[in-house]
Amino acid sequence: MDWREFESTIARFREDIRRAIQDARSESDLQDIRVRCFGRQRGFLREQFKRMADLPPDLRPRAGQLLNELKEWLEREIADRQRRLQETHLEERLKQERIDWTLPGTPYWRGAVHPIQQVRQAIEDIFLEMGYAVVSGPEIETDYYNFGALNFPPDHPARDMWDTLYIHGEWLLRTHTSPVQIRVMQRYRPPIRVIVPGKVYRHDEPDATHAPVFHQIEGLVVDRGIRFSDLRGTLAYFLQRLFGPACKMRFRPSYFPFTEPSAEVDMSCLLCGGRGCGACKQSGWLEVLGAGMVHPNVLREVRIDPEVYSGFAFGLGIERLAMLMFRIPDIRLFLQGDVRFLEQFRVDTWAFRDDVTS
Ligand code: FA5
Repeated sequence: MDWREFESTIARFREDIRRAIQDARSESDLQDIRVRCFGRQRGFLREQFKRMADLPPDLRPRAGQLLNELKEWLEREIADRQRRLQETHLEERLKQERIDWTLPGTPYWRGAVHPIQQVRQAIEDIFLEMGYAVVSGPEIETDYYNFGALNFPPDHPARDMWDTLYIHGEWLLRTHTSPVQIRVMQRYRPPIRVIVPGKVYRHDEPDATHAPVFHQIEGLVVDRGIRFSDLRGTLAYFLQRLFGPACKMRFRPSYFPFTEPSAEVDMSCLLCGGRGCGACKQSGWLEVLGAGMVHPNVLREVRIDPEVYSGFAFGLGIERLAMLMFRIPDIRLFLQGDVRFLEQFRVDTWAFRDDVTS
């Protein structure tokens, strides 16, 4: 074999394989090409290295160099093609599997909000807008927080206003959210503006308007110069926001040991517009909450100087407001968990799968 034949074999092969590499469409095409070039049995390079022996000895180094260059070129070309194939493959996959991030996910029903929670949220929203903070306190309380610190002397008949469920010793189920007034004032200094939603417990015989477990929202404002008119204005605004501008309000004198003066607050009956009906016992008015100016003894108990600061407080029953709002005739319906009842006030909540995992 002479040099020209050797060289032209290589040139032909190079041209052939160049086209084959260009035409390769898959990894398996490339694998075939690799076998054709580098195969141990009948690979082109191996055969040419063997054929070098037929060349005159002085040409063998040139032939070796030519074959090595070919080997390097082949490796480069194949690797290039492989990279390009991978890129187009990825592009195609991306095109096919493109995710439209703007599409909404598949929502699932997470349940509906209980009417009590709906009203609670509506009330919280109104007070949050007015700059109040929402806080909470324990449902199992001590006699001190539920009564003593709220200016109930021991054995005072005022305790009989609340039919308390005692656990043992000092411990009881709180009868109102007012103990949280004390906890807040022990922890924070004025100015204080909080509302306290939560469950309370009373040893009450259940009837249409009384439940042994119900929800209250306490309100407490303590600052310099807080007056009774601030209480009136706040409650009038609150009730009108909740029930509409036609809602009227009236104060009746009352007694709570922890407020002085104290009042029961009535609102005009929503059912009859104040003319008198069965729901308001023909009076045109419905009692919705208790309120008053924070008693100086209560302020002293938490080391707030009543000469400098004053405050107002109120406590409302969420069930009673929900009954008015949704025209529910019997408070016991809230406690029965009857889906047919709850369905009527259904406000669905939805979530997306991601919410569960995150
Ligand atoms: C209190 O509980 C006082 N802590 C309220 C208060 C707070 C006065 C701050 C002054 C300052 P009363 O026992 O009246 O007060 O209850 C307040 C409201 O809870 C009532 O107006 C009523 O709406 C509701 N409520 C009372 N008892 C029940 C009951 N058994 N079932 C459902 N709601 C009730």
